[in-house]
Amino acid sequence: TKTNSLKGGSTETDHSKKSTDPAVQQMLEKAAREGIQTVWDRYQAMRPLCRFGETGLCCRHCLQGPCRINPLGREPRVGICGATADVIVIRGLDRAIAAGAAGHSGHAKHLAHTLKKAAEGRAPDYLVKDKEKLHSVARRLGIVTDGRPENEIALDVARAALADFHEKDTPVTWVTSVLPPDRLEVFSRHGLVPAGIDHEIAEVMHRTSMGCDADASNLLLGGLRCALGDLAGCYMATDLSDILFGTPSPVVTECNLGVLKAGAVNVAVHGHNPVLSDIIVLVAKEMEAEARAAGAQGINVVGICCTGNEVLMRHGISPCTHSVSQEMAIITGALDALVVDYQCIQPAVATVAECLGTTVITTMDMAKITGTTHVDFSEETAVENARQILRLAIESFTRRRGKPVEIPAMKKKVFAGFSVEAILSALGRLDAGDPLKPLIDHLTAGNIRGVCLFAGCNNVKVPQDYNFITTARKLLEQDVLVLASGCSAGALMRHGFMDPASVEELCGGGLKAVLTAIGEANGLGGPLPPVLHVGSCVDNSRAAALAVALAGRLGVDLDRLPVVASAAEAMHEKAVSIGAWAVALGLPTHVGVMLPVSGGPLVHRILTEEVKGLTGGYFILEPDPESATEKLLEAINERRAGLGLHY
Ligand code: XCC
Ligand code: SF4
Repeated sequence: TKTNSLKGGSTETDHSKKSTDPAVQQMLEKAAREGIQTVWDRYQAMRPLCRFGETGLCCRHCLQGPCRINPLGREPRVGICGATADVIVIRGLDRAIAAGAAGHSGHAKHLAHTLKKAAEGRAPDYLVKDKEKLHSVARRLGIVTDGRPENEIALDVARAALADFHEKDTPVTWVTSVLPPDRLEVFSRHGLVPAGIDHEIAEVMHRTSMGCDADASNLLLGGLRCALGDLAGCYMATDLSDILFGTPSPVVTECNLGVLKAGAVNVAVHGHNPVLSDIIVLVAKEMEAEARAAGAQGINVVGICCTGNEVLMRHGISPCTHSVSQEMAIITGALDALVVDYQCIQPAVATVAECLGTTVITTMDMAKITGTTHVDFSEETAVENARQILRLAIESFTRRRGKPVEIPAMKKKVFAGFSVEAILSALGRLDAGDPLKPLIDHLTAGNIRGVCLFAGCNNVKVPQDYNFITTARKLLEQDVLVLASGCSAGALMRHGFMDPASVEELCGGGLKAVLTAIGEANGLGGPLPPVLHVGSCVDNSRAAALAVALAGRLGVDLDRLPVVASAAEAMHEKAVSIGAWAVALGLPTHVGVMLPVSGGPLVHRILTEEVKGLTGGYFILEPDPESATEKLLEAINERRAGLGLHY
C-alpha cells in the first residue's frame, strides 16, 4: 500500500542534506521510488516552523491563552496574565526538564520494581546477574551486606530506589551518595538538592502553572533541582540494569543497516528498557530451532536507539540504526518485527510498517500505538511473553519469505562496552594499585587535553550525524578523549569512530599513544577505539561517575575539570534534562540545536553566562559545529589553565 505517500511526493531529492550516513541515503532513494513518506518529508511539510514555539514565546499553561509574545519586540510583550517573555520561556524549559526527568526516572522505577519482584521471587525470569555490583551499590547506599542473603540485599536496594521517588526526611540518595561533598555543598547553598524525584517533577509542574513562580532566576533553580532528579533517575537506571543484567565489559560487533540478514528472522528491539530487550535476546537464542523450522536462517536480533545500546553493551547485539533514521530499518523490507517499549519511537513506524509488512509490537501498557500489535509484557511472565513476541516475528517472516528486500551492504566495526568498571580495569593494567593515575598523568602531560562526553539524539533539523562527526573529528585531532552515549554513540559508530583501526586517521599523536598503550597493556594487539561507548542515555551517569572519580583523585570540585559535554543534535526533552544536570555538575555543556529560549534575552544570558556563578557550569548554545568545537576546546583550555596545566 502507498496510503501514506506525501501529497505531490517528496521534493527534496538531495538525500545528503538529510543524512550523512550512506546506508540511510540508499534507503531514502528506495523510499522516494516507492512513495513512502519519511520523517524528512514530514519535516518539509511542517516548515516554516512556528516562530513563537521556536523561540519559546508561546504559553498554554492556562485556558485564557494560548498567549504568544511577539519575537520582534513589538506588542504583545506580555501574556494575558502579564507573564513576561522570560518567564514564559523559562517555564517552558523547566517543563521540558521535568518531562525528561519523568522519562529517565520512569525507566529507573520500572527497573526498581523488576528488582523487587525478582528479589521476592515474583519474577522468576530475572535474577541478580552481577553480585559484585549489587554489593557495591548497597554499600554506597549504606545498606548492610555482610552475611546477608543476596535477595535480602537486593530487596533493600529496590526499596531504597523506590523511596527516592517521594519526598522524605532525607534527600535523594542517588544524588547524595554519588556526588562529592564539595558539589553537594554547592547544591545546598543554592537549594538544589532534590528531595524526591517525583516530588521535584511535581514541583516544577506546580511552580510553572498559571500564577506561581514569575521570576526567571528562581525558575531556573527549580529546573536545575529537577534536573538533578533526572541525574538520580539515570544513575539509578544504570545501577539497577547492571545488577540485573550485568555490568558491561568490552565487546566487538558490527553496526548499521548491513547487519540485517535477508534469510533470517530479523527482529529489532527499539526503545529503552533492558527489562524487555535483554529477555528478547536470551529467548531468541532458545527459539533458533523454531525459526529454522519455518525456513529461516535463525533469528537475528538487532538494536535501535538506546535499548539497542543496552544489548550491544551487554551481549554484543548489532545496532542497526538510530534515532531519526529508525524508519529506514523497516524500509529495507527485511525487518520482520519491530519490538518497542517506550520513548523515542516515532508513531510513524506503524504506517511505514504497513507498507513493508513489518509487524510492530508494542509491549508496555503506557505506550501503545494505534494500528500495531500489542503484547502485554510483564516481568512475572517475561520469558513467555518474549516467546509470544518472537513467534509473531517468525510468522511475519513466513509472510515475507521470497519477497525482494534491499539491505544496504554497509556496516562498520564497533568496539563498545566501556562501563566505568571496564575503563578502570583496562587502566589497571597500566597501574594496578591506582588505575586513575595513568589517566591523570596523561592529562597532566597533555597527551590527553581533556575529556568530552558526546550525548543525545539525532534531530531532523541537522543532516543526520553531521554535527557529531564534525565536532568529534576536530576534538580527537586535538587529543581530547571522547566518550559517547545514546544516539550520539550510534552516530559515531556508524561512521567508524568505534573501530580501533581508525585511531591512526582520527586521533592526535598524544591521544593515539595513550589509546595504544592501554590497548597493548590489555593484550588487544592494537589501540582502544577513538571513541569510548559508555552506553545508553541513562548511562550518561557512567560519564558523571568517571568525572567524580577524576575530581576525587585530583582533589578538586567537578567544575574545575577539563571535562565538557556536547549534545550536538539534541532532540528529546530527556536531552534537555541531561544538559541541565551537566550544567548543574559544573560542566560547560554544548547544545547544537537551538533550545526554545531565544525569545527570552534574560533567560538566554542566565543559561549561557550567569549560571556559571552558581554551579561553575554553563550552556554553550551553538548550532554551528565548527564554532562549537572551538568553544569546547576553549573551555577545556581554560580549565587546564585553572589547574596550572598547559597544552
Ligand atoms: Fe532517544 Fe535514548 Fe535521544 Fe536516542 S539519544 S533519540 S533520547 S534514544 Ni537518548
Ligand atoms: Fe497566557 Fe498567562 Fe495563561 Fe500563559 S498562564 S496562557 S501567559 S494568561
